Amino acid sequence: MIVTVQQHILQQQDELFPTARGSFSSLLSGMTLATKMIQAKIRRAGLVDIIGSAGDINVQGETQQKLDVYANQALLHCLGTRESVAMLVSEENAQPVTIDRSETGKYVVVFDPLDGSSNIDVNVSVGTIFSILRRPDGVHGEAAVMQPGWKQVAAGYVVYGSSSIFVYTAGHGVFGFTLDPDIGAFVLSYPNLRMPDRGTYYSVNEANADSFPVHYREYLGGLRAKGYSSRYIGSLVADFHRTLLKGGVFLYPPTEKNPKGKLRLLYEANPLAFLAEQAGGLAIDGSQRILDIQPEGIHQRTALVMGSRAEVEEFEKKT
Ligand code: P6P
Repeated sequence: MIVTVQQHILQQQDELFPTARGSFSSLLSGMTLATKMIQAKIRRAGLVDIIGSAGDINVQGETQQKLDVYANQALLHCLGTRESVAMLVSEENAQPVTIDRSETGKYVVVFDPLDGSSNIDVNVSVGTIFSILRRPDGVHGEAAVMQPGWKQVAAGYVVYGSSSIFVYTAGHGVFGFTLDPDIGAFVLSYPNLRMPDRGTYYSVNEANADSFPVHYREYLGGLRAKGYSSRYIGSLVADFHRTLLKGGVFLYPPTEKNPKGKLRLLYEANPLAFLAEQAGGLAIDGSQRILDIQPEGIHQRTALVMGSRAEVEEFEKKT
């Protein structure tokens, strides 16, 4: 029998969200609908006028791709119509998008609509990353998002690759669902994802190596000496997905260009750190646990060392 994301949430809901009768599963179904719409566009990129630049620069100072704009609009629409959503925060929007449900909206959804989008034109895997927080009673606007990652209710991503896989956690394990195009549903394919305790890959953009802090360079030299292979796709979701399944370590160290690291805390590092820990791995910013960081801005960046327990603990010994 197939198990879809919605069915899985409903099965878990009785245990996890006894008080959230349907609102959480309704929110997740908004997420799966949006990601199916995005996948349908990505699958036809090149056949329809959906690749290339949209001509605008986003809040990150990056050139928006047409698919970035489409993905963002799909998520804003599909999530914004869900009763339980109070506010949306997107990489593509400078400010939070507040839905006028100041009392009924229980959740805040934070997302990177299309991570790695610069890779779309060369047919490399890209992804959508999301994080779900409960809106504290009586708190509105940006303040409602300034919560450390350990407060996340759920987190996940969709990697649009050779197949499209929806991976999520609600704090009780990590589950993966593969999109079955014949029925248009994400179907349970990884009933209990665990990250191997140790891997054989490290993943970092070595073009920046000369500006890594010395202890990062020493650490990477040690992995090479042990025979580790290097894998770096340049699409965070794809690099994370491989690390989740195969183990090893992903790093985005501080660099001259990004002295605080390049990746964003709220909608990249936090959701993936939640997933990594739930799967038995670890995620730090180079010194502290990612999930303990108290955010100060919705687009703040962080350094990231994330992966199997053995490799991250080995890194921590270097600091
Ligand atoms: P660099 C993509 O733009 C992204 O945000 C992540 O998906 C990816 O891990 C990282 O940037 C790649 O950055 O500096 O190595 O090209």
